[in-house]
Amino acid sequence: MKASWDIFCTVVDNFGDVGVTFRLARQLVAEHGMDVRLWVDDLTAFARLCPAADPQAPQQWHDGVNVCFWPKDWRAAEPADVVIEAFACHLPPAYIDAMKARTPRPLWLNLEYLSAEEWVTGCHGLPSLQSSGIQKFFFFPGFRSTTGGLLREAGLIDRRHAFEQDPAARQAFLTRLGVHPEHDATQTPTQLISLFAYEHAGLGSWLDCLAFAERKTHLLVPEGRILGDVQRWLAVDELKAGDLNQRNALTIQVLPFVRQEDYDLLLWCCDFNVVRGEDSFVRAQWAGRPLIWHIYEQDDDAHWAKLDAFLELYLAGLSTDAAQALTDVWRNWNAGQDMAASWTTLQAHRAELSRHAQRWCLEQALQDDLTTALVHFYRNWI
Ligand code: TRH
Repeated sequence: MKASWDIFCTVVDNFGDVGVTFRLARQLVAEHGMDVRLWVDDLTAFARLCPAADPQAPQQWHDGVNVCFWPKDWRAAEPADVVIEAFACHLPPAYIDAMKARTPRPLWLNLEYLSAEEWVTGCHGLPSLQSSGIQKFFFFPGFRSTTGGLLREAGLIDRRHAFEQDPAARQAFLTRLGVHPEHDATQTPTQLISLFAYEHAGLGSWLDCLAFAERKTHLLVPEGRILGDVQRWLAVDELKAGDLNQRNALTIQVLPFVRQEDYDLLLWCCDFNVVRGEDSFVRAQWAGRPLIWHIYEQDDDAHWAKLDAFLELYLAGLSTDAAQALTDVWRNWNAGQDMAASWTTLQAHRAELSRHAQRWCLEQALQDDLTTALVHFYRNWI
């Protein structure tokens, strides 16, 4: 059943807020035939993910999504059947009034940030009566069947498998990015690692490990916050997309920030991915490769509980040693500490971690994806 949806997104910082909401909006259109307006208060962040976008346009269409600039001085708009405020952003008061006046009343949802913490399962789907007299429901993405699940487009895992079995497609993609890892048939193949992370005081110790390892590494670094640390370690003036620097066994290449679909391909090409925030973290899980999660730091240190809660779920099924090694690497990385000892220990478990990452991906893919869960929630509500 077709319905109209309004998704409101405030860009707090970085790309996760708009990255998640645009992904959700596209999927609602493509897979569920919904009419979707995505209201974004900062179109410059959006234009990085979707290079065809015009950051100045008050309204534009992308992949069937009506992307609208959300101005500070709100202009009246007729509310949709379903209204999503992403990550507890505040809807314009005039829009809430219009929701109240509408017949039938819209379904009002707050789409929360992703967390593996157990309390989420108790709060997922709960209503709360607002001062406006309308109920708002809390919708939690998550890794357990008692939550709203994760964003996953239909056929995503099959597309990845097909890509993995098509060396020409992989080669073509890397060539398009200008990536040519060193190839010597007599040696262990060069490993590809992608690095999308926040600033990290201990990054140099990790780069030292890669530079002095036996196996060669080609490190792919999309332009972003980590570049300053990479630059310091390389002792170069300024890094920009296209730059290539080699130090012993380590080649570091700076990539342009690519469109969302290409970022998936990048993750699928790599043997190991360092990701951050929320959306790249989920995409790396769908890539089925071992990963480091650089979690978004919160003022009250709430991110540590989130990190540990995810590890508790993710580590199930790993040997004790591999689980400990991964925990140490993730904790050291997130504390900005020296990585040498923990990264070196982790190398002995790489094969097990690779198998585990694939298993985890397939297990998670058994659940309904977040968009389907939202559509079901709406259908059950009306
Ligand atoms: O950009 P982020 O750090 O966003 C964060 C998180 O969402 C965090 O939870 C939130 O509180 C904070 O913002 C405000 O990381 P995230 O979530 O991984 O979003 C990055 C997006 O950028 C994701 O959609 C993938 C996309 N991306 C590209 O499209 N191309 C690229 O080249 C790269 C590196 C990323």
